[in-house]
Parts: sequence; C-alpha cells; structure tokens
Amino acid sequence: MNKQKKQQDEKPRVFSGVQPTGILHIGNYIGALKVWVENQDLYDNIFCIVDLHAITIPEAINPKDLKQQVREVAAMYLACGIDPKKSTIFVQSEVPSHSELAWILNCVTPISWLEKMTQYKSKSGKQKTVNAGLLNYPVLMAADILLYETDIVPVGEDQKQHVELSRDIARRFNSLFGTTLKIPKSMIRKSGARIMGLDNPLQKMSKSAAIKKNDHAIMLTDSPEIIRKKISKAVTDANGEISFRKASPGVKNLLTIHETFSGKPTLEIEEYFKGKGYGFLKKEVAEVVINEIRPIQEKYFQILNDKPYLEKVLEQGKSRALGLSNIVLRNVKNQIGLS
Ligand code: AQP
Repeated sequence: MNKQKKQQDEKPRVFSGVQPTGILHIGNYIGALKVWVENQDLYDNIFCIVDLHAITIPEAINPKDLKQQVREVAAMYLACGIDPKKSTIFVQSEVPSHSELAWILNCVTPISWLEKMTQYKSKSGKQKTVNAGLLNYPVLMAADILLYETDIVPVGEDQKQHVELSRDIARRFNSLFGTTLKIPKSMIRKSGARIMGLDNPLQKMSKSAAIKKNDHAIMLTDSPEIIRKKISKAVTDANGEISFRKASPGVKNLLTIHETFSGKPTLEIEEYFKGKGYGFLKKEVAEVVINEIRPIQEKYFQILNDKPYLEKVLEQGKSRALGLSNIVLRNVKNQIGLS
C-alpha cells in the first residue's frame, strides 16, 4: 500500500458534489467549494461532478454542452484549490454503481418522503411536466453518499434536507436487510450557508436563476467590471442600517458575502461600515470578492486549456471511485439477495 493511499484510508471520509448545470456562482463557492478546500487536509475527500443529477431537468440541458460543462466544473474544483493528491475527483456517470445503488434504494424509499422535499416542491412547481427523476433526485444523492461509506457531507443549507433523507434511507435499508450502510452527517458552515440572489434577497442564489436573470448572481468567471456592476445594482432598502442583526435581507446578504470573503469578525465589519452608506458597502464587497476570485480565475482558464491534465485527474479519480463504490454495492446486493 503506498503512503498516500494509507493516509487517505485512515482519515474520516468526506463526499460532496456539484451539478454541471452552468458556471458556478459565489454561493456554490462559499457554501461548498471553500469549505471543501479549508478542510481538505483533515479528511479523505471524494468530490464528484454529478452529471446524472444535472439531467433531472432535461429541458435545461443542452446535450452538446454537457460534457464541456463537466470539464468546467472539474477545472473549477482544481482552480479553487482541490488538490488531486489529497482528494479524489470524478464524474458520476462514469461510475455505474451510482445508478445501480440508486435503483435499489428507490425500492426501499417511501414516495411520501420524497414528496416532502423542499427542493422537489420548489423545482417541480416550475415545470410543465414533472419527471420521475426530479422526485428521485435525493435517492440518487443518497446512493452517491452511501457508496463511499461517507462520514461527512459538506453542503450548503439547501442540501441539508437531502443529507437527512440519506440518513433515513440508510437506516431503513439497515433495518430491513441488516446493518450494511454507514450513516453520514452533514457539515454546514455557520455563516454563508445560504447566499441569496442579488436581485431578490428572498431567493437562494442559484445557477438556474442566473441563466435567466443577468444580475442575479456573481459567477466565478465574472470580470472585475461585471462584479462591480452587479453588486452596485444589488437590492438594498431605504433604512441605511449596516448591521448583521437589524439589516434588511439584501443588506444582510452583502454583509454575509463580505464576512465570508474577508474572514473578518462581524463586529469588526459593523464597526468599519458604521456611518457609511450602501454605495461604500457595495464597493467594498465587490473588492473583497474580486481579490479572492482573481487568482482562481487565472488558474481556472489555465487548467481548462490543459486537456491532458484534466483527463488524467478525472481518470485517476474514476479508478479509485470504481474500486471503493464496488465494495459497498457488492455488500448491498449480497444483503438483499441479488447476485
Ligand atoms: N446560494 C447558495 N448558498 C450557499 N451554498 C449554495 N449551494 C448552492 N447554492 C448555494 C451549494 O453548492 C453546492 C452545489 O450545488 P449543486 O449545483 O449541486 O445544486 P444546487 O444546490 O441546486 O445549486 P444551484 O446553484 O442552485 O444549481 P441549480 O440552479 O442548477 O439547481 C451544494 O452543496 C449546495 O448546497
């Protein structure tokens, strides 16, 4: 056993992923990627690009673009600081155990559990036809997590309910067929777990909304000029109050973005902005965001153009993911009586 593999196997395991449904925004970065990178040395990390999840709203997918979107997410993982020596990066659809375990888990998951999911209710409400894949999305997510004997799942607030459901599905499988699946826990950051839309601070910042509305989100590939412009248009209020507790949702969102990017304590931030206007707040928020994402953008475009490197990273990740996931899938099939 080589040294790197031994070290990985001794650490608690983390699993998380992002859908390749478009360019990532600062909500994805703060709620997920930044947390992954900050904790990378503590865990054996498995980070997936969940392309099977991306097709749950097929109307939003252009088949000609999907493979490129997968590569863009992989390049963004690496540019944000995910190190392939410490973390496994792979594409979900290249590891068939995900679909296979998802089917088995579908057979032990009551439909009523799925119909209660907040994301299902909100996304299905926007569709003319609601496909079964959208309802079963959290079962596939449970399969993703449970296949790797995951201990911890770092996610943004919006995915917490799905991790809870994965725990319930694992418990139900274990009670029906004997203890087989490890029960995971979610890891959610205290501040910044739910970054809101700049145009509507009552709506979560999301990739799909960003495609429809230009000023909704800061994308990780936006130029400094665009970031300044989008933030200058962010919804605030007429109160003029710059305080984490008393501010309106739009101002609080800007303060939270400042806090998560600057890493400064809330009291220090409030003191700094005391007596200043929203125009000043917006300028400062834009600068902390630009400072942090500029080097990420430089690396991103460099990695995206290095096709052999990206392919090598994904190939190595796939090989490890295939090995690990097959062990759990075999146990599950054995327990349930399948060959
Ligand atoms: N606004 C957000 N604030 C904090 N964290 C967020 N995440 C998403 N939006 C925010 C976290 O990013 C990770 C990857 O998300 P995903 O792409 O797998 O799915 P999502 O949660 O549905 O993200 P989007 O951006 O809203 O995509 P679309 O519009 O395609 O559905 C997750 O950990 C998520 O919690």
